[in-house]
Amino acid sequence: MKTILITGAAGDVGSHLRRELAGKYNLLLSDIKPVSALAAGEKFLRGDVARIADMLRITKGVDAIVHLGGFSVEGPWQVILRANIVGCYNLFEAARRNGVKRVLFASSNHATGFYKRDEKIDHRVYPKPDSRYGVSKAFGEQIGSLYADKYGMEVFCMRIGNVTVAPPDKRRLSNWISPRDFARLVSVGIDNPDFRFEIVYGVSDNTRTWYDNSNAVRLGYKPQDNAERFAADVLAKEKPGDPRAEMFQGGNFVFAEIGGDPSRVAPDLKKSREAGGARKSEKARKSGKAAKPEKATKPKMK
Ligand code: 15L
Repeated sequence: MKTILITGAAGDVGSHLRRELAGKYNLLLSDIKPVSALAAGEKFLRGDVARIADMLRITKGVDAIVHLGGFSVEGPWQVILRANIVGCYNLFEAARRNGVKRVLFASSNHATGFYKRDEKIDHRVYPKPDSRYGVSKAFGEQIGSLYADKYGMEVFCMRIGNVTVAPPDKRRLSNWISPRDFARLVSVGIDNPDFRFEIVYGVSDNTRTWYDNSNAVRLGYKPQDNAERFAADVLAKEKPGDPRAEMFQGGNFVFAEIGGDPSRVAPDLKKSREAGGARKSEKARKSGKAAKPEKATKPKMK
């Protein structure tokens, strides 16, 4: 049985993955925080992604790594830099030094969040990050590409949407992935015998998808779930959103901290300045008070 290291194993996505992959692989779990009760076949090693010594210690002797570790939403630059830029470099470098060939990188839909919702994108589009967080995910993909081409590693970048039991809002009807489909995708990344560097979308077979995920299907991904079965409930509860968020795949991430002028985000929104949340930002812009930068706490992002 293969031994798989999961970094960031204490988080929500890691917890779903542990449950779904139980019995299929030996799981070596790592996080800066302790994980909840260990099951049979699981082992825990504490590690901070920002410390190369920790990464060298935890990546020894594993068959593949699922790198979920890091900061999982938009945050201050110092936080993103440490956890997602330095952390990601450390992970790939430690894997290389320890001879671990295969890394599955948890990229995000926010690496391409500035694509519009009326566009369908595939794995060949260039990144259009919607945040510092999105930039860090594009960086992770590029480090992966470098390590694949230069050192012969096998790198599987998953631009993950939203891993939850049920999609919480309208945006997630397009980018949702059920925990079991996520485990299916991860298994493709672990077990497909023949690839060097791949980008796939971490989404279920959603009717409202923004993604052409044929690359994942080509590699063996067979999603079984579709967010559409939750659509009626989700839409009944949905409140009208900010028009800037409604326009882009990344939702609220696109306008965090832009300083209050929606036309800087989307020129075609000039006309809809009066609409929704844009009104408040416009007032702030006229008064010369730009929106305050976000705090270090995790912002509520749709
Ligand atoms: C992500 O990349 C985040 O890690 C997750 O918390 C969600 O915000 C998700 O994107 C999303 O876009 O729904």
